[in-house]
Amino acid sequence: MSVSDHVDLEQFMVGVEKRNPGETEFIQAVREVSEDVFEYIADKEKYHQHQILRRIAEPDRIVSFRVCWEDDNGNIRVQRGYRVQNNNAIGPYKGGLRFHQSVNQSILKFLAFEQTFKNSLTGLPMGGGKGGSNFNPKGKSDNEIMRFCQSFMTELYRHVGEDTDVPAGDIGVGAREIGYMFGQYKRITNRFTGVLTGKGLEYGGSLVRTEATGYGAVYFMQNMLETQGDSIEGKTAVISGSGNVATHAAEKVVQLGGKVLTLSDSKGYLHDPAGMDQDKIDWIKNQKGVVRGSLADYTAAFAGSSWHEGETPWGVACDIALPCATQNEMDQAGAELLVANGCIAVSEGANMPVNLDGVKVFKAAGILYAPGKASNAGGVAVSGLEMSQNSGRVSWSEEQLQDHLRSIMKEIHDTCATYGAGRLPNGGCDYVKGANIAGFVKVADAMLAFGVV
Ligand code: NDP
Ligand code: 2IT
Repeated sequence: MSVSDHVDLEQFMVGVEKRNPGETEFIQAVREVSEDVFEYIADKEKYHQHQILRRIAEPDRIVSFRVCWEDDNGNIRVQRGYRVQNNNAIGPYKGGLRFHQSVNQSILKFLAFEQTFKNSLTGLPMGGGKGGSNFNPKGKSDNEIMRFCQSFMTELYRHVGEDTDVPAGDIGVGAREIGYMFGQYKRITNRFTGVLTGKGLEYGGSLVRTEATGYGAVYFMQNMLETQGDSIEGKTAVISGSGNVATHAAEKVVQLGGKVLTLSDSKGYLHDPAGMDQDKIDWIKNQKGVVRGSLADYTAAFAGSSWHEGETPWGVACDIALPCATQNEMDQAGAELLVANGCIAVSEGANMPVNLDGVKVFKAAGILYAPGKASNAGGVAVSGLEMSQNSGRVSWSEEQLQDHLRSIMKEIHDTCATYGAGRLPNGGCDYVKGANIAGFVKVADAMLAFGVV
């Protein structure tokens, strides 16, 4: 069979759509990667012959299970839990758990697919997985969260393990939930192992893991700006979200001399023209993470700020933007607003926050644009370092870990730049293409080595 006889991108996507009916997020993620990978493998017969992309786009397995728990009023509640083990060609499955009412198979398949490329980019030996539940943690008591987490782990424990699959946090899953799940895993198995990352420091967690995703996304931004002889110093930043990734991204922007104008949540966005300093960011961390109250209350605490109910922050003029909330939170109109208002760089803290039309806007404008699978890889990278520390039964210093994070982000940046240099219409670096190709090659070559499995 000659290379020209192979299916083309559109034929491939027809097959993906047929096999995954209605799974819009998954299809979107596969399309975004396939556009670049098809171009790259056009003259590389071995990848076609072995159907590598087709195989990466078919999860190794999906586990779906019932999660029953009892709420504080004695009602029996039933949720659906999942673990999508996408690909373990280069290491154990690795990726977060998401607890959010929107969770479904399509969302977790897209996240596990993206994670496979992201983890490959970190240079660490980790495959790709993702899991979670349609459980909505909002408004639940601590005891309800505990009972849910225990019930969830009572099934999940059969499918995970320190050398098999190592989950971590994601939306709705932070230190509290990881603690409850780790406790239940240990209780059921009677083994103390690094089965989860993002653990508390007292029981095998790693310094810098909490901050790593947000900090890493800002380091990636800084690396992109440096290619233009520029820096974050003095730049205005629009950031979305107000959870783990967004608040730590905001913190690092402030540390590097930038000015954070916005943060947001699912209800609207906050605009603070004076800029959010560390005290204000700490207030938000406490309000969202501890009090679990309304972000809008910020305006009463800090004069001069405003709350914009039901809106996204993309219309606020800025130099740089970091979408750090959720998938498809920015569409074509949002991307156009940013570009029209003079935004020169976007680094994604969230997974797939910009939809395909929005990505086209950034590429056409030729601005610096980093896809999440590259720019938010700092979190899973430090998770990988947590696994190493657990295996060696050691704890590394904060300084060591900060250095590791910075250098891993620089490596990822440079790897993407190698494959993406000069590939935008204006001659700029196409970081999306760079990330997709570099992430693919390592996984693909490992799969070739294994033969047909
Ligand atoms: P958190 O649960 O800590 O925070 C999520 C934030 O996003 C909250 O502000 C939440 O608002 C907002 N949000 C959630 N869903 C929506 C929605 N549908 N519309 C608007 N806003 C929404 O999660 P993380 O900060 O951990 O995760 C944020 C993103 O970063 C996700 O895309 C995640 O996959 C990605 N990511 C996370 C990593 C990590 O280490 N935690 C690593 C790499 C990527 P509200 O409070 O109102 O729900
Ligand atoms: O999307 C992600 O990379 C995460 N939620 C973190 C995964 C991890 O295993 O640390």
